[in-house]
Amino acid sequence: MNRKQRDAKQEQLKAFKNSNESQSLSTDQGTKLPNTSESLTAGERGPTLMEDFHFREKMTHFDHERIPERVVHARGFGVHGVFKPYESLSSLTSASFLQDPNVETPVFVRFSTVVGSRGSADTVRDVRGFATKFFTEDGNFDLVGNNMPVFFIQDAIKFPDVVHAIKPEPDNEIPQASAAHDTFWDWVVHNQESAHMIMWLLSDRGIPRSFRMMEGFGVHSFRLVNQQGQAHFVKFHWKPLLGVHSLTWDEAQKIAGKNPDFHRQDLWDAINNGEYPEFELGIQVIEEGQEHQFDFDILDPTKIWPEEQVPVQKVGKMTLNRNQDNFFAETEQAAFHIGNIVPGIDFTNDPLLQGRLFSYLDTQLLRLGGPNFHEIPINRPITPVHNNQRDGFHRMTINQGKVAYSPNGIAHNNPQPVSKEQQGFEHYEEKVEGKKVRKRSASFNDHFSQATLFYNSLSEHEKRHLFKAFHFEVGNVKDPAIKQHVVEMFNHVSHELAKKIADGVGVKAPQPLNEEMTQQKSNALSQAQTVFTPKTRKIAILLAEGFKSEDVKSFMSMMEQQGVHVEIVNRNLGQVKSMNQEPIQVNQNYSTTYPVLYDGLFIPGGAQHIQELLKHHEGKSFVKEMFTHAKTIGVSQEAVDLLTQVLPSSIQNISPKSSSEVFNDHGILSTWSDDLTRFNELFIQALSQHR
Ligand code: HDD
Repeated sequence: MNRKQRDAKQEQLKAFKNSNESQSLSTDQGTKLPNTSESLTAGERGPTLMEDFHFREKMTHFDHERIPERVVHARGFGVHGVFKPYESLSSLTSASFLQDPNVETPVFVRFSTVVGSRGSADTVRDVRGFATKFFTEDGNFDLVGNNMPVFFIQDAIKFPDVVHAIKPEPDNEIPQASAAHDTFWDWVVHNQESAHMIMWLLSDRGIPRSFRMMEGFGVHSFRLVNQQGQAHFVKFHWKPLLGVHSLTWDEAQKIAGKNPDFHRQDLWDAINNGEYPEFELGIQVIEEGQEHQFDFDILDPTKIWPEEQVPVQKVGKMTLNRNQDNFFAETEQAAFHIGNIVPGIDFTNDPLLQGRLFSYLDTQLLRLGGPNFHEIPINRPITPVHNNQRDGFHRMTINQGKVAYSPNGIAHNNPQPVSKEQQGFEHYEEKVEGKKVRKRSASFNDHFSQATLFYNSLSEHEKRHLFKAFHFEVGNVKDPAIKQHVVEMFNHVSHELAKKIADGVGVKAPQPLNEEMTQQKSNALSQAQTVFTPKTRKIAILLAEGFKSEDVKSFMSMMEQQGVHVEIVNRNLGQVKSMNQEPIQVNQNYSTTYPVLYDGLFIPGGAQHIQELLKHHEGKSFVKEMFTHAKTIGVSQEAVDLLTQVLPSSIQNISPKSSSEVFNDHGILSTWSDDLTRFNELFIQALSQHR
């Protein structure tokens, strides 16, 4: 196989894999062992002996199993994949992985939440990390981004402050994985540059439906530099092919209890099912000479480049196609660093980016115990590594020869410095001058216009979710003065929003400000404008003894065709029989699953089965809960009766027995027809609308 076809990273990892299949038990020194369940004791009922080397080795290793969790982004989940450009980007960049549409570059992506500890729940309201390591032919390139395109602060020196404020409060370590507390909002009102990011965090973007259904952003302005040394400013985007979708807050909170691993499970299952998540790489490009032509500073990380002003060009696709073998070895030991850069890409003077360049290397030294973490298999580049860095804890490489300095004569000055033509990284020669100051540029001073732009761009239902999010987050603040300050701060974003917040959290409504606010909108900011598809959605089929098997078969076959997953839910596990005694395997009972874990519900006909479902509180509440979260609900024949009994009478448009039509009331589909063809089609349509 040539370089283009083989996955060099997977080949490299193979050398480190270890399987116990058909192997004998041994100590870490390779001595075979007959017993690992009894300690060596003096007599059967006597004390354990110091001599028990196996006991001591086993216990010592166990005692040292944990490493410090990441100070932020502690909870994450990694997957492997590949990236391919659509065409050569050589006019913009010399980066090797962006030159040839036939070359696949291996990647490792770690998705994460930011605030919670390693064991916190997946569906909390938070920013999601989206970190991609490209194993390119010119070394590793790490794009360490988030699912939101802006950040809380403009200067990295404030990062410890914002993180201390948002993490659990230090006296009692409450609350876990949540921004809904006094210290965070006290920080917000004293750092008004956070207004734009808060809008994103409290919007539906803060509670994604899946890692597969969220965007990624590099946030900062970077530079692309071509072979001729010409540079362009660039912002990086990841656009999911499944569209951008979210949970509702009530759902997210319930899922956090019912399945705290909801997002990692979803990703793991999708990849195991061969439904590989795909993300297109987008770039926004600004010419060097146009840097000052915008009403925001392009170096300010609290600003987007509105897509209407600077369109996103899709330049390639990443496919996540392989689950990791070992969470600790891969996800936990992965070390990302925005300073892992390759020729053809360079930094800018964004003060947040500049500070990050220090923090990532520094933090790995503590977390991974020394300077050799680049030798951990998941972090190794697929290109050779040669330099005079030596020794340190857990050094794997056996460097040969006497020489560990440069320049040298004894080893003919090897390893040899290379020229740019030999793919050496050379920093873009940006002209810089100025006085040494601790001062932010006045061009970073507008903290509210883009927050208003974001607000204006939301659909009505997205705005309602945003109001509720403020009611929850700020409602949990104890100090009334902080709440009042929040209202005053967001009055600069939108008077309507500030009034809503004030109403919900019980403080004084603000006076309208004499400020001109933008009326502009950007479609790209609303999730209502995203891609809609039923693919990979998950449906519960609720059954009891005596259901109509034809309905279930017809429904299931349609779902399978459309790439939708179904699970049979019954009171008990095992099998459940149809009215003509055909058995079907049950996947979940009412204790092992819960309605919020599904995107939709189907209940087939069958008089006996419906009577049975109506007898039990769990069946009825399953339907009600699905309804509360506006999920797609489909009922055929006698199940229509169940719906009219269980749901509020405000649901008008339900199929009468006299009609064989399919009725659709806001995604609630009902029919008395024997033939479900049309019903199934409409169910798929409703499901792809997400809610
Ligand atoms: Fe950071 C981790 C993303 C600002 C300091 N960051 C971390 C991770 C992501 C981001 C996705 C997890 C990487 C992984 O999966 O292992 N961080 C961002 C983005 C930022 C940002 C998109 C703003 C644009 N971060 C930021 C600043 C600082 C840090 C300003 C400090 C100056 N971030 C860190 C860190 C972490 C980290 C302390 C913790 C664990 C790690 O690096 O490896 O260095």
